[in-house]
Amino acid sequence: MAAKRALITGVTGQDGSYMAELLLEKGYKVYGLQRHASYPNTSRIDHLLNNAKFPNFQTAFGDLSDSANIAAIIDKAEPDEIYNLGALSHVGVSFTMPEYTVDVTGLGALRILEAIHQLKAPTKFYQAGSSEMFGAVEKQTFQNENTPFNPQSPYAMSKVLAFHTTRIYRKSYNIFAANGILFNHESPRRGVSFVTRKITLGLSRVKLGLQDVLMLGNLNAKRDWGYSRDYVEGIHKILNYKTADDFILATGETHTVREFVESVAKQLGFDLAWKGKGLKEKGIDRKTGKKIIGIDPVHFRPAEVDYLLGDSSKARKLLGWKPKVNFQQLVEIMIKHDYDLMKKNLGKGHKLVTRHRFY
Ligand code: NAP
Ligand code: F7E
Repeated sequence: MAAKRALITGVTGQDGSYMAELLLEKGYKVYGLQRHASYPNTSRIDHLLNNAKFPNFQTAFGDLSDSANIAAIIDKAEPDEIYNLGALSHVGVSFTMPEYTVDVTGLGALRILEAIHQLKAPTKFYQAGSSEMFGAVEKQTFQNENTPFNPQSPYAMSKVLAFHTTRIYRKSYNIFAANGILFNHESPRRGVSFVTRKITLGLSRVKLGLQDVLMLGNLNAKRDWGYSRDYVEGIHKILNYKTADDFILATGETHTVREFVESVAKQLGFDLAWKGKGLKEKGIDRKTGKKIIGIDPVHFRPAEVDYLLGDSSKARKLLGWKPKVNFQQLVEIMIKHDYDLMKKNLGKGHKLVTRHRFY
């Protein structure tokens, strides 16, 4: 039997790189849509690119904002499955580039679906939906596939647009188009400006004396944090279910950003104590008396999502999916990786600018 073919948008991102590995392991021929950058943006897939061990992996330059380019790539790659993981995915940044976010994160899905429709391509389509679509939830309880959307950012409203586009193309043209609604998932490949990775990298640097203080924003937001590798397995199951449907993937546990900081600090051997309130709040290491965490309003968002907690019982029942890595294990995986990574930087004059807009 001929190998299955998959096209992944966002292949250079966290999930895209794990998705490519998973599909290659399963014997797929994998095509990745790669944005052109003047300096390579391929650090997460360099081990797959131009590697004789992975003859079934290749990328093509493209962009979700370019309809003709997308149609040409689909026409040439003839994928059995398309995973639309490409997006401007940073909620905070989406407020500074709202139009671009709607264009890429929102209309990108429409461009792919319209190309599938026009080409009559026999391909399945996965849309990377987000728990951010639930936004400001009415009750602080579990969100499931029936919970109404109440987006709070240009990113979230773009994902809602893509979610409904996917449903409309499924219903109108009988395209196998499925939505995942994924709650936060992290890994050592997480972008460095997302809060978990910022904390694991930042506190590792503080521990090693490469940086004095880690500046953060809202410590009280609650998120349902899982492990990216577990989630790409769920994405594959969604697209290989007997019918196209919409599924939540989540751990079913929620924690504050503060709890994430506390867990990382403990792993690193700090004795963390919180002092003060609001903008004056700080985290002190009791062992040294030094301030290691501060608050900088530059990291606050114009509108915040306070509480997310996912009910993934539909995926657990119908797909047989469940996450393997829990909150504590996730912190351990990330801190082990990032502490070792920062240790390698010791003595290389590697200093971090702590007041940078997103770091
Ligand atoms: P990520 O690490 O930020 O990766 C985003 C990818 O999209 C990168 O490969 C990026 O390319 C690419 N991209 C950005 N703009 C593009 C454009 N104009 N055209 C083509 N590609 C473009 O995100 P992730 O964490 O892997 O998430 C994957 C998907 O799941 C995203 O759609 C995200 O919104 C969604 N999602 C993520 C989570 C989560 O917690 N991680 C939860 C729910 C949904 P460059 O490398 O060139 O920047
Ligand atoms: O923020 C708070 C921030 O940027 C988490 C994306 O993958 O998951 C992600 O979106 C929380 C927010 O992720 C800082 O205000 C405090 O409440 O890590 P984040 P996110 O906004 O939840 C969803 C599911 C997606 O779909 C998105 O693509 O942490 N926070 N201090 C901070 N956040 C950041 N980034 N930086 C801080 O200094």
